[in-house]
Amino acid sequence: MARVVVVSNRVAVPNRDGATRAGGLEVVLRSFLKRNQGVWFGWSGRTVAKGEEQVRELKHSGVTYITTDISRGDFQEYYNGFANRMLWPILHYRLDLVEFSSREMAGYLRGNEMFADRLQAFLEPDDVIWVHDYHLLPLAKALRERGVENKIGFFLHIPFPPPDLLTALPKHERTILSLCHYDLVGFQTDNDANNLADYLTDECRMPSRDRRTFIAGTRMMRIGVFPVGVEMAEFERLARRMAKVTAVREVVRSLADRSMIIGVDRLDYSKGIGTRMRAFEQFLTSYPRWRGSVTYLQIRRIDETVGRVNGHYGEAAWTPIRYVNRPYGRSTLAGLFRSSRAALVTPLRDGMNLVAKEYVAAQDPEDPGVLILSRFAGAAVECQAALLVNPYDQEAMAAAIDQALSMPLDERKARHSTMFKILSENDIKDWGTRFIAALTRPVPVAVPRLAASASSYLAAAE
Ligand code: GDG
Repeated sequence: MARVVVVSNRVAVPNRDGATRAGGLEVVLRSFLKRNQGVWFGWSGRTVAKGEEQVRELKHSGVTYITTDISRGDFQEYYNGFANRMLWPILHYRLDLVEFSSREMAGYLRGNEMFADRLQAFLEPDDVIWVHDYHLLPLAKALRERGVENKIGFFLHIPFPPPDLLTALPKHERTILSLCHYDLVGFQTDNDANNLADYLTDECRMPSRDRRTFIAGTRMMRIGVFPVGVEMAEFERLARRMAKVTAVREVVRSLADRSMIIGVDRLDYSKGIGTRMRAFEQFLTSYPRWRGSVTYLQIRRIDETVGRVNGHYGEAAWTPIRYVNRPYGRSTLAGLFRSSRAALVTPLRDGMNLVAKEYVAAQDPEDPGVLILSRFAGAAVECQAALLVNPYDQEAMAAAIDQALSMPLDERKARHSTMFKILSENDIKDWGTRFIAALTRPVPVAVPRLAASASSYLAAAE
């Protein structure tokens, strides 16, 4: 198999004791590179003065990590600016939060060109390049302009909205349409894939075969769906072991045997933590019989609602919501997942959401907890047996909490085993292999002449 060069903005470079930072993308890519000892290229995590950027290389457990610094100015525009103030909200359907600046868009394109320059310096002719996430949409275009003809694939970890939202992005063709320079563009769900197909067909008038294969100039670009998963059996074993360790048992003991509902999120508006807190408040109002017997543990989030709910309903011996604003180790999380009666995973919009899948993996099959999951998380496609909720509907969420806590054992077991089976069939072990196989599969086509409308559109994007 050819060498795979994985490219992402963040690179989980192991530090001296082999530890790495957490985050959905890092968890997934680390798992891929553990099996396919390639190269992982991206930003070093350092910003420096212009002209002082350094490239570093490190080998660890068969993986070569190559990282580059970014100048402070470029970082501000490429990362903080365009990627996070523009693309992140738009791709999460939040037009209300978008702050566009053409200067930042130029910085974003420049940031991608800088990455392309650095990357090209160590590429070999048969390397397969696999680019990740919204920071690097135009990277293939920048590489092609430098003469790179290697296979290049792209995977988007976050949602991809319909054309009406995409076209609210000023000069959207500069970024969105540049996806056509990849050989394969992968998404978490069919919904995301269909949205790109709609954009290319309806907005850009690009010819396609079956809305999954598009002709762009002399290139062909394919769209595929590759939902990320988790290592189900390993996570179950970890959770079984960890549920017994002191750190986890202490948390459970401190709740004085009350049922625990758990939420674990990165601090981000897309995760819907505010509406979830209000739904829990509504639950205590509408279902008073649970007062005093259930505690909601939210890891990693500060919110003023916490104070309001605790002030109103709390008693000397019972704090309804506990929030822990610090990261826990992955193993401790696994143990906490297994020790809780329900999980609240209610993002307003999420590419996939690994916490949902990890929660299912972590359960005791003989006495599983209940997953309450937003219908707007990519994970909902495979987790139809969860209690699916609309995260904008507080009353429905409050009812789902009540339903989860009252659910008979047989129903909990049935829902859990259905999900465990489906998620095990899409274990993360095979995810990368499937993507790379699809990317490198020979595609025998004669590329037809480009339709005039698409050709003029592409020209406008230059
Ligand atoms: C992006 C997309 C997509 C969380 N807190 C701690 C901790 N975590 C771990 C979880 C999980 C990961 O981080 C979070 O993954 P998510 O998928 O939930 O979310 P994002 O970071 O937003 O990831 C997402 C993902 O990419 C993969 O494609 O699913 O939709 O937004 O593994 O367990 N881990 C540790 N301590 C914590 O406090 N150790």
